[in-house]
Amino acid sequence: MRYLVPDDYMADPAVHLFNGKLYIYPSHDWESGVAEDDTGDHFNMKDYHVFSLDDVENGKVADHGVVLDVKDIPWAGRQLWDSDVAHKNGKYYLYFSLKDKNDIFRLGVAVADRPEGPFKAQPDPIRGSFSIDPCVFEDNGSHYIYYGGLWGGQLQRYNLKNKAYENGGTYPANNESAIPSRVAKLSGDMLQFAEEPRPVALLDKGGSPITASDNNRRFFEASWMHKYNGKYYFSYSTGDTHFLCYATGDNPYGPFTYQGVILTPVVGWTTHHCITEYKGKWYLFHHDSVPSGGKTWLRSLKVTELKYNNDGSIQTIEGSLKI
Ligand code: FUB
Repeated sequence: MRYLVPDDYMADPAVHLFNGKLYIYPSHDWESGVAEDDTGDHFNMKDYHVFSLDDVENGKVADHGVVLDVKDIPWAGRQLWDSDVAHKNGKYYLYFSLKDKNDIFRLGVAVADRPEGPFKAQPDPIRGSFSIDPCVFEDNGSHYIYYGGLWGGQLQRYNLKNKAYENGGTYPANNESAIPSRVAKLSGDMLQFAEEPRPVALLDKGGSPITASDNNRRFFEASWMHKYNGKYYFSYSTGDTHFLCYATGDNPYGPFTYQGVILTPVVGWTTHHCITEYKGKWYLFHHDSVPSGGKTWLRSLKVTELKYNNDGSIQTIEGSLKI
């Protein structure tokens, strides 16, 4: 395990291999002075940096500086949250979470010619987008975007047909299916949804939906998708119970069957990660708030090796909050 950017606060990593190097796309935490609340106003980020490295365990991490600033996004309100980057036909597409001028979270896209940016934002958010935490996954030439987050991430404001509730949102009853993350194929130009986003169904091993009161297993935020030995691994944070969990399926749309915990709780309220293979090893990139002394809005990037058992299950990693 090591901290990757000891001199600054970075969170919510997405890591990809581009041109033989690993590129890290994190959120950039800072001390903005906004008070902590249940809707996450204290996560008041205003720009993104990109980092690269070619040796995960010991190598130097290069900082490519600010690659997108909120002041250069035409539709911006506030709060640049989690992002991800995908590559297609020589262009790099940064997908990001940001509140618009009406304080509604939308997903935006910014484009660059190189993985280290700089990125130029599109004039408008993705049509029909809402909520937070985009993750883009390429499979057989198609790109899929997963997204969503509860509470301050506003996912509870939308019904399963992706329309905003008129009363401002609702949570299911305890025994009903939990609110799902969403997935949609991206358009050929990578700038829009190519289809109506679909719910990402999470089932228990008996085939029943994970219910809303099952806080140890239900989806909260931080979607990530990776493939291992032909299986699709959907991983996510359980939010108020602070686990990173995973579920597996046979295709990018799911359904996905809950398998277990990847990371037990860390210091700091949020937990958020990505899983990437590099030079024959698998790694969990994530964050915690140990270096800031537990300030949940000042998080630091970490990496640790992730191991599979012979049956494809992931070995649970112990987080920094040891109870
Ligand atoms: O960084 C702001 C938010 O905190 C992210 O979008 C969530 O996933 C959580 O990590």
